[in-house]
Amino acid sequence: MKQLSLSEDQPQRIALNHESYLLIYPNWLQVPYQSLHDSIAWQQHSIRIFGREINEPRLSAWIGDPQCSYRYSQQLRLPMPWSEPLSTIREQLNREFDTHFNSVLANLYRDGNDAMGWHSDDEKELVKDASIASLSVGCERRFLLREKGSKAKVGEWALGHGTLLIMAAKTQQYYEHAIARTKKVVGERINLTFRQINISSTEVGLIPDK
Ligand SMILES: O=C(O)CCC(=O)C(=O)O
Repeated sequence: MKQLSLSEDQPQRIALNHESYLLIYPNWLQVPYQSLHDSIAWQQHSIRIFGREINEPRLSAWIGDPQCSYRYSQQLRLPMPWSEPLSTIREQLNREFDTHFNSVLANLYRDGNDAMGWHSDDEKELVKDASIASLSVGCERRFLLREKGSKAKVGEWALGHGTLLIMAAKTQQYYEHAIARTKKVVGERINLTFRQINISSTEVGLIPDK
């Protein structure tokens, strides 16, 4: 299995199957936690599991350019406008990595009970095989990766404050990721996953259900 902790500040390239790879940049950006937190209008969303509506175990916010609607767990999310800190981070990413991020899903993990189950960021309105950049701010949490159709993890990484993870090439097509619950006492963590929505596919009513 791939390594757990990132002790050095050197970027790492982790080669995966299917010509896919991760890039990890520890300490890519030092963002003041509280001002980032306060610049986002956090919402409690629900998800449907086996026909029951339950609260997601985290708060979240969908932010993006005006046309960037997103259907997630059968709910249409219209984008909230960019706050100054998020807009600055997006510009820095697009400049440095030559990307075209037009939206970001912000997640707030309030403590170790907040988590995200196994999934891929492969919704139909995302540009196929475009990289997803995930910036962690606040307390460290474990990011897990496995191939679709397998229960064995291919790796796990502790993502600390300021760490940027890029999931590139066909990672979303062939892999799933998760943020594990932890019994350790941990403080809050914000994760920002910058995405590229294919805006021609997002007129309200035209987005197919998953
Ligand atoms: O919190 C993380 O590091 C991952 C978030 C995530 O998987 C997502 O927003 O799709």
